Amino acid sequence: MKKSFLIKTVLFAFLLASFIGFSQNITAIDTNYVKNNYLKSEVYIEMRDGIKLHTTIYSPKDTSKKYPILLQRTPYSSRPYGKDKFRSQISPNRFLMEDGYIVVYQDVRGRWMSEGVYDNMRAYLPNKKGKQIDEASDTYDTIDWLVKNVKNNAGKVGTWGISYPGFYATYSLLDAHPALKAVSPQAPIGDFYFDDFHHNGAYLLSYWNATAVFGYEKTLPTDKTWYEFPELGTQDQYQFFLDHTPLSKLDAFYKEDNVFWQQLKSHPNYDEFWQSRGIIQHLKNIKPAVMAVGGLFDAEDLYGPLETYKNIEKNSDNYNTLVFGPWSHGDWARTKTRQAIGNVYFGEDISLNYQREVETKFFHHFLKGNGDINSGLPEAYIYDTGKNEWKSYSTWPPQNTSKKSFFLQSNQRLNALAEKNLTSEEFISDPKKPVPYSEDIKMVFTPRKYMTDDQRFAARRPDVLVFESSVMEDDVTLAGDILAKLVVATTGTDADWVVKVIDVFPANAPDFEETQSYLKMSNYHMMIRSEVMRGRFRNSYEKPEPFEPNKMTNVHIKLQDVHHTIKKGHKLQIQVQSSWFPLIDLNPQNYVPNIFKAKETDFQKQTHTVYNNSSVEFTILEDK
Ligand code: PG9
Repeated sequence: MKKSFLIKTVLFAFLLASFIGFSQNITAIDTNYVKNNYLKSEVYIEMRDGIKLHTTIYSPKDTSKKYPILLQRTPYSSRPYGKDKFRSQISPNRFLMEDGYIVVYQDVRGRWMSEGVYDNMRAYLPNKKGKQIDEASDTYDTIDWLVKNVKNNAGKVGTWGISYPGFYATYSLLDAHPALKAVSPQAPIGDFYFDDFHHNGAYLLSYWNATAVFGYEKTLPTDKTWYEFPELGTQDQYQFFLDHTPLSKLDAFYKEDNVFWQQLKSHPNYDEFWQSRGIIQHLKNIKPAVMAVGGLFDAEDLYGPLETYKNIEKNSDNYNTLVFGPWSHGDWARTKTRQAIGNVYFGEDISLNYQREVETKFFHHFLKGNGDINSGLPEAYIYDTGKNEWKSYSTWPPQNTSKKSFFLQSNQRLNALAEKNLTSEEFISDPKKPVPYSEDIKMVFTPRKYMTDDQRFAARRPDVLVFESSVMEDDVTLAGDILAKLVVATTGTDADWVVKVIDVFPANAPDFEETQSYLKMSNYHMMIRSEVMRGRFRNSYEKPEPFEPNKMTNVHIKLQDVHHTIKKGHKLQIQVQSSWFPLIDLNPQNYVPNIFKAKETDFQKQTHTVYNNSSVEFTILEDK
């Protein structure tokens, strides 16, 4: 929605100014605040097909006024269960909790204390009839019951959620209940083929543990976790997964009753199973106000928030805004004062400022305020992770940008001009010694810090190609997506292609409190964006194709939006490699119909070639 940017910017500047005095007087959260100020009730709300969903309702004790409802639907449990057990905090943040709302948490169908059968990323049914259900109808039926039955409610509802709960918040926009006025999908899953479990067809092996969370089908309401993470007997993630390649060796841990693990193995391509579960395709004619939130270094859900915002912006005329900060997954909801990811520090109180002056104002404006869609937040409020400052834009990506390509030239140069003669660099890719995605040696549930880690450990490997610019003479701000246009060849018939975009710091870069003791920030090679393309999907995610050995082939890889200034004195570097282990599973480099079913003998060492007419196209902010 194109709104009067000036009014919103002036208002927003005022909101931000009022924040100045805020950070000095923040007090620690009183863990009894909820118990002392809210009443708790637990109900089963019946859906149109008779299934009952466990719903926990926190209502302010002060019954002298009416309150809007804030609803979160979650697969991660609305616990604690029991009317005398209280959460230490409710609402998206403490300021909304203290401002007074009726706050509702619901176990989605088939999870925890709710009845029914769970379905990962349940497909939306556009024209439901009679008792047909999906998460849109469950949300509609829930909101309808709440506004008709909860005492002191003001008849307006907001939904919010981070990650999977963010997916359910997005879902609430479809066939939205008329009482639904404000929705904040935060790092929402958009599509499991591009968020979380896969990136461009490569399976995120680093997420393998997480299949335990969504795999088993419970049969009765339970307040116990029914998934048990398998005991792997080691903290060496790289060696464990190398020892369990091919992937069939992992069946020793997950049996047939882990439904999701079986589904992952049976659907290696972007088939109807995954396509039907993607929610982005349905984001049309949205009515409630939307504030999509994400982290520029979110390793789990980056596709989701960006595509949610962009598709609503393209297909709707509602109030629709985007907030992207220097965060990893869910950081914006935390209360730590120093915001850092791995070795890189971004600033003080960034999350608390966002909660107080952005998130709280959004819900207040549409649930307690006048709801005027021509006022409120800027269209896009995006942090520059190179300059360490927020920027407001009237559109995202910004209008005043242009595309600029850098070529991957011989002698490891990154240059704006293409070389006249065709040359190439080559490397041997050996599945027995894949390129690590991280130097850290420990089992992690879902990796985070690698998104800003130093990449010199990879640059020094013979199977990683490095292309580096000269020292920047002026600041260059990358503001939007990045497109890697690789021209490659391989002696094999399949290959993965990984592109990493790196900000090379100058020698005098200062250390931070968070900098790991074994390195210095001097000449730090900060990864600012990275992406993989499983080469078989280069032309289609539905119909994979082998490579013809030694044939020059185009492989294009879209890297998600960045907002990062490569400052004067820094350098821009691109790395290209063909494994990223065990972030993603190993490609046999020898075409097989389904890599989940590959045999040990399928995995072969191959030689890969990258030609110097390969380029990386950036979206550059123009000076204006
Ligand atoms: N999107 C995140 C996730 C999904 C599935 C498995 C593991 C993580 C999340 O909901 O946090």
